Amino acid sequence: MSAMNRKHALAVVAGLLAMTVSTVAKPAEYQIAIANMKFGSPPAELHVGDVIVWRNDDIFRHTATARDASFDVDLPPKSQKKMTVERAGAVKFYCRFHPMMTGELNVQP
Ligand SMILES: [Cu+2]
Repeated sequence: MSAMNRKHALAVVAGLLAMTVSTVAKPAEYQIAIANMKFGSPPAELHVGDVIVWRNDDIFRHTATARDASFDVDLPPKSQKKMTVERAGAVKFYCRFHPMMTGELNVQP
């Protein structure tokens, strides 16, 4: 391999590595919509640092409240709020105004 080709090959490898790193490190954003008094399904794959956009499509006020008190998101009618996932583990959540509304997040480290 000539010096010129080797330099080019190294640049390509460095470029691929940079792409891989940025793909892994970038937090994902997911939406959980509330409609007809029900939480939509949470994302199957969720990691610490990801963002959840809670969106309330109902005409009622709801909350997304963690049983372990790690989050409590107030959602007036037709509103949405962003929340960064801060802890790994399974956490059940519910709506304070309608306790039969429930769901569970499963967060990987
Ligand atoms: Cu509610």
